[in-house]
Amino acid sequence: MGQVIEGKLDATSLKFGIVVSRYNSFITKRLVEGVMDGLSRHGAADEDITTVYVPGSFEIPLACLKLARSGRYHAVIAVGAVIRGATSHFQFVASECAKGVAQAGLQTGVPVIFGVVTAETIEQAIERAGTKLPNRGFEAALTAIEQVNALKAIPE
Ligand code: INI
Repeated sequence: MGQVIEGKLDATSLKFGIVVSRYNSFITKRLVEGVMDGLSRHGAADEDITTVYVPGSFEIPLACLKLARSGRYHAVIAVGAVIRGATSHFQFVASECAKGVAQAGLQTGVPVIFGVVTAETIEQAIERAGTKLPNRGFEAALTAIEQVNALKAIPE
């Protein structure tokens, strides 16, 4: 099978930046709890996690870019909730957020993880914050840890 490179789920000594949108905060609060739980259960220390709050998901990418550029974090996790029912400009907010988060990672080489829930309805968003479905924030934390370790393991 040749050589296989994969990332371990070990966050010991890793530093994380989290960017959280205040918009739909009743959802994003639950998502941040999921992120913190996912990071700490895999060995990250509280003092190694920095959380930045921004007004809405549209504002997430720039804050992610600044954190990623700082060189202080192994990964950055974007947390937001964009709900179609709430707005006609859902599509713009969701797609600009997704594009910007991807760009922040590609421009800096630092993994920037998309822990943003995009949902048709408030009910769906609640499910993705850890009721019927797994908490998307917890999943984003695990994605960040795995991606950091996978990238570290790829030889230069
Ligand atoms: N921001 C969100 O994070 N989620 C939404 O569902 C949302 N809606 O519905 O409008 C939303 N809008 C605000 C947007 O992110 C910006 O903060 C605003 O447009 C100012 O730039």
